[in-house]
Amino acid sequence: MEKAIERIRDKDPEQQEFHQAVDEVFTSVKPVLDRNFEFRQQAILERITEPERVIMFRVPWMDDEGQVHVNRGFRVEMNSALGPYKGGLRFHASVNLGIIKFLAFEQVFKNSLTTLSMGGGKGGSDFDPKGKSDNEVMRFCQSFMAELYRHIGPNTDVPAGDIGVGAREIGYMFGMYKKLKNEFTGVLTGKSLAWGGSLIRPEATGYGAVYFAAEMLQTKGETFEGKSCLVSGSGNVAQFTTEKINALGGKVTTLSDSSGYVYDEEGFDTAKLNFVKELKNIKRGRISEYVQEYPKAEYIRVDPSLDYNPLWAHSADCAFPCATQNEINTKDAEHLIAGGVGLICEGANMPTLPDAVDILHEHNILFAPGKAANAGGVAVSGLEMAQNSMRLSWPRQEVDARLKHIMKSIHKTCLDAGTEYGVEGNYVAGANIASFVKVVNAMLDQGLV
Ligand code: NDP
Ligand code: 2IT
Repeated sequence: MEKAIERIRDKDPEQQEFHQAVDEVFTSVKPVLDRNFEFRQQAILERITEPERVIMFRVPWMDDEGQVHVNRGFRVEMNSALGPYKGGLRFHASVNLGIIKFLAFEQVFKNSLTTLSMGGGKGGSDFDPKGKSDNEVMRFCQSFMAELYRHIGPNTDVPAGDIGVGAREIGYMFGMYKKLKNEFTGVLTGKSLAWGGSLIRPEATGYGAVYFAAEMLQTKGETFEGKSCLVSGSGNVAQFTTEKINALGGKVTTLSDSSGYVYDEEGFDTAKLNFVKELKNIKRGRISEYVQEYPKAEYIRVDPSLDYNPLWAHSADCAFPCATQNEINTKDAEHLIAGGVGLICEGANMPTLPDAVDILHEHNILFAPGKAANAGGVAVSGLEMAQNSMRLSWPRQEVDARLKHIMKSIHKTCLDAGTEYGVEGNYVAGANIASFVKVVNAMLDQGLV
């Protein structure tokens, strides 16, 4: 195992996020490797960390002034043992190959946990959608798809949204794919309802994370009723996490973006949340604008040179990091513990640094890793694919009931695997072990390909 990790680091020394994700999975699955010596001869660790295919391409586009720009596009097709590659597209200035590889690697295991037939992949671009006009975003999406279309398909690779990619971007990309292929198929998920989308897909990641957290609380005989929660981010996942916490009787006191956060002691009730949705999704504004509408709340700009985020220092019962990777470090973990937080549930992908996870485990904090807790999004993407194949759509209640059932089953799978391998109550180890075993067995069944 150490040798495999060393080789990965030597090969691509700059891909730190990928190394971090691999380290975590490998550490968890050590007891599985000890029980299965044939994995070594089969070079399972080497095979599972080497993408089946990496696609990188130029994305040229023209801004509204006629200036041409060039961005880099990525699609990492990581593993197809369990089904067609499946996973989102991220448009953010920070995107690089290492970040897309970490996300694709996580996606393989997350998708395995959903119980549906999906392999893992991820893509995106270092294009920054902030401050761009609708027409500029459309031209970028069209140029991106003008290359990506030849690599994807409803039975090959089915992208969706992630940071910076929502309904608007999916629409523009779907339009270009349809034009180039002359085919109306479910090649993307997160589509609008009128043309093949699924009810509950926009809500699914946030709702699913809260369903998962509710299952964790239930193991302690608790519910969300009266619980206060810290949420980071203010995008898709943060919004619907907040909505479901409210519905279950809890209260959310923080929302953030990359510049700072809002603290609203009274909580983001339905009216306030609707304001945030309009601000972020339609006006594409900043979370700081919230306090102009609700002056009783406080906006705190976060100085990027600080070595902690004051958001996590507020007292609360639960915390849901829903912005991006590596947003909770050891200092933040200590602040969370000091503030009375007893449950942390990752809505984002890998938002907690490994040392911080260790501290939380040492203090017996309930901790849900993203690959289990935020799997509701891709699970409902899988249900969108199923509905597209049938050319039917299920009602809202049916999709929501299936989502709830899937989250419950992921929760049970994590706990059972933890118990089987002597790490009871450790959801990180449970999620990694259960998903790894399923993917590896499928790879072995299918031979050396
Ligand atoms: P959105 O683009 O809708 O929102 C992202 C939010 O996170 C924004 O508030 C954004 O603030 C903030 N953010 C992004 N980058 C940074 C950064 N570097 N530092 C601080 N804040 C940042 O994305 P989603 O809500 O869809 O995604 C959030 C997280 O959830 C990601 O980790 C994603 O991978 C994960 N996820 C998403 C799923 C989905 O279905 N959408 C499914 C499973 C996981 P700003 O406006 O300033 O950039
Ligand atoms: O990280 C994720 O699981 C997503 N961004 C959703 C992927 C999907 O295919 O719905």
